[in-house]
Amino acid sequence: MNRRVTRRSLLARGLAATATAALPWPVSAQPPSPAKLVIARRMIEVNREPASVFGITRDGGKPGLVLEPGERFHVTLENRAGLPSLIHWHGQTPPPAQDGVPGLSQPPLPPDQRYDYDFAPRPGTHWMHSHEGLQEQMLMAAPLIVREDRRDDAQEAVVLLHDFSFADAAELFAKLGAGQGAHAGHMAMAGQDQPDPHAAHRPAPVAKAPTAPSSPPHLHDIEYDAYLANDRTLNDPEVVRVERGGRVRLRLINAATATSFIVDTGAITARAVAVDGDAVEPVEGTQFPLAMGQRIDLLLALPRGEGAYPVLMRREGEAQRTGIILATQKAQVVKLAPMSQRKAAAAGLDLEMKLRARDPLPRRAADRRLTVMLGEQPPYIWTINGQTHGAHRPMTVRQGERVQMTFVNPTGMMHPMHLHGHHFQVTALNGRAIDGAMRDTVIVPAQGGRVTVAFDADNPGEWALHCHNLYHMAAGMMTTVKYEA
Ligand SMILES: [Cu+2]
Repeated sequence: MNRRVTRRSLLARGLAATATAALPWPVSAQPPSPAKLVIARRMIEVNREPASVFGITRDGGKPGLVLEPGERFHVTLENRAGLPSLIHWHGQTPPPAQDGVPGLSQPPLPPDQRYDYDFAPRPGTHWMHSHEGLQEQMLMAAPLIVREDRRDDAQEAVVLLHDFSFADAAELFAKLGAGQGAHAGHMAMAGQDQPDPHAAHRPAPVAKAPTAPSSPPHLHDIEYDAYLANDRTLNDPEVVRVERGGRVRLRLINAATATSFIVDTGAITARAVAVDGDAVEPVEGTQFPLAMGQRIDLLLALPRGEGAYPVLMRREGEAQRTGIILATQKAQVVKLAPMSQRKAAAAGLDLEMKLRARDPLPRRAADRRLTVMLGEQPPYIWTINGQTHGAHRPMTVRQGERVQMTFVNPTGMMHPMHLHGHHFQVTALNGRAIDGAMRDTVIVPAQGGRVTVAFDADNPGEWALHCHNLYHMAAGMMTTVKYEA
């Protein structure tokens, strides 16, 4: 208890110095008490079998947090999970000490202890997840919705996606390393052009050129037991009751650790209006790729009559799927198989190419250009600029700079790359310049994919930059971006 008081008072003092001017409540009034989030074990049922997983719930037991426009992210996080943990507020851009990355932000939160957080949140569809070990695989993830400051008569439905295994995450990870045949036996990609890592200015020299062989192109390393939408499979899906002719805003969050999905709205044409919480010029379609860590907001206008409208999330390149059913009050809900007749497409850059930020970065030349070379080595080592996390040298930026960052991926797998503490604008895809979406996580395709983003260095600290495939990250694919003093 003493420890808790100490932490709280320390945090309160630190905040008082920085945040007084931005307090959202009148000075004379008491500040509103913090929302409470609890991380704990819980039981769910997956295909009629019990499974012990984690959860992050607010008062009343609902997963995650929903904030109204103007509300601060003022949260007490309580650890009842029985093991140390730390929660990252994915999509938020808090001061670095509140970012929830062990080793960078704070020590892991011990069992039965609390941390307090208080910052002005970024609007949009975001999420929260453990950044400690492999806990994310055990569903230690939840939505973090900050409602946008504008009128929208659409009914809201939040859907958190996951890939689920009855096996322990450590076991899944060990298998990847032990299953060396998948990676060790294949040949080097002879004759493949390796992009020059020195092509762009970079302050930290590359320790090792990416000469290691890359695996043949493949989409998956892990076969899961189920794919979940709000903890449920298509054998027992969530049915969201909707109005006839109503409008629905779907807030879709890919919290899976190693699975990209293709969102499929079927007969209903949807309008993508935001990605990673950032508004985009609307793009119409029925298929939308969603990589690990990414979010997409879809607006659906439903037909006037009674009806049931499945929204399916199909595992990329495969037949497995999960989903929810939008259904009017009297509609018959027909059961859908968790396997479809045909395989989904791979998650690529086709949507990204069409996306345009509604609020792009102001036009400005880059002050600094960084290359982020993704790499792999057998048996299961994933690198950034030739190094694994821990052996990495931080990439440096200076406050006030416009930073251009180019991800280059000669490996055999796609990597959804996530920068903490900032949102960036996508400015080029495979060499083609675009005035693309603002985001925090972007797909970098396998086998030569090049994606360039730009961001303003406006949040001093040292920030994680990593692949959002949990196993790639655990196998080394993480570095940091550090502000020079
Ligand atoms: Cu990766």
